[in-house]
Amino acid sequence: KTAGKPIRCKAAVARKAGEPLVIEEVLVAPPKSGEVRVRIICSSLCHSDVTFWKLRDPPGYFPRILGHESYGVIESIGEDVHDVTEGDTVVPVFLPDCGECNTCKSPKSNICSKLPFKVGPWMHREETSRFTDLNGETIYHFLFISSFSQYTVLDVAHIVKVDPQIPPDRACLLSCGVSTGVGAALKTADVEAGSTVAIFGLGVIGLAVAEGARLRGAKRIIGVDVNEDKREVGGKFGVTDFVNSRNCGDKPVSQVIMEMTEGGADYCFECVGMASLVHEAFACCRMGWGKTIVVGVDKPGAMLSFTSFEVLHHGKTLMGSLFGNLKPKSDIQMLLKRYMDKELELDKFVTHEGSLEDINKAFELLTEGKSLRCVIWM
Ligand code: CXF
Ligand code: ZN
Repeated sequence: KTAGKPIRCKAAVARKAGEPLVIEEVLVAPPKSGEVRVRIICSSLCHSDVTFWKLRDPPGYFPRILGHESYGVIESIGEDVHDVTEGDTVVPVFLPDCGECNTCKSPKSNICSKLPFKVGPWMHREETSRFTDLNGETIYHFLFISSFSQYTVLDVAHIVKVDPQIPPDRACLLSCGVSTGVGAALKTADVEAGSTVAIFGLGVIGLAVAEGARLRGAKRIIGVDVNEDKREVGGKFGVTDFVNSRNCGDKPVSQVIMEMTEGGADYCFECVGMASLVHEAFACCRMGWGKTIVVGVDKPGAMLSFTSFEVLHHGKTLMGSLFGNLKPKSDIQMLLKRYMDKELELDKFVTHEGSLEDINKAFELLTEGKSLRCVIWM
């Protein structure tokens, strides 16, 4: 029996910004009130892991256990945990869903007001760490998940119980990137059949937007990227037209899309995290009803500016989409059902897999744009 005692296990620890992760043994404390300890079965890499691993300015929190797309089994539960128990299979999610506050109870938003979302270095309620290294030094958490460890502690607001029949290496994809993109198309934009969609950035988020748009029967899906390899990749995800924004001559890419669509796309999605690209996207969404959805995460403080004419007189809408407006506890189940019903295609997102020892290779592949999802078996 391990319940109530610290667990010693392997983890990939980010000791310094941008330096290879170190596979070492760590101690994982038992869960406190409202928390569970989970044995991580597998964890995939999302680009935010890379972003925060590289973060020097402002300095990030190190040593830190990264990882936030995963699947696991509850090993033990803390006090006041009622909805889940030992042995339950779960998908951890960085966005909390407390289920009790006004926003969690409302179908209109997924931004919990009891546990405000932030990129904190601690557990969400009781702001301390559950990880120490073998020298007794504190190790920071990441996005309330830290799944690059064989065991981790999670707040109950950050887990979704899932059917144990679902393959772990597919369920884990719904923790972050794929859900975010599919949700942005299905929920934030609410893309309808026959529409024209333009997607800026064909990483996993952008490709998942394409998958959502395909599910809705979009007629045209235009993908924009600077990486020529994405022409072929996009095709597998239903992208009907590829634009390499490096080959647009002296035309802004928005003008190219305006010409291709005779007046603009119904929905534009920015999936890179570059303010200038949000302007490009907004410029080529259709007058009258065009919607531009910001999904990419730019640096803190990055500004957007629009003239009043562009917004008011042109009848356009600009929306932000955090986790695709999905409500973790209900919508992840909904997406998993669509996967099991063979509608949502998850297999094509997994390009690589490996063990914990391969994690630095996985970081390299993602940084270089050579992988989509790499699943690490813990
Ligand atoms: C992101 C969401 C927006 C802030 C940074 C982290 N989450 C997951 O990748
Ligand atoms: Zn992520």
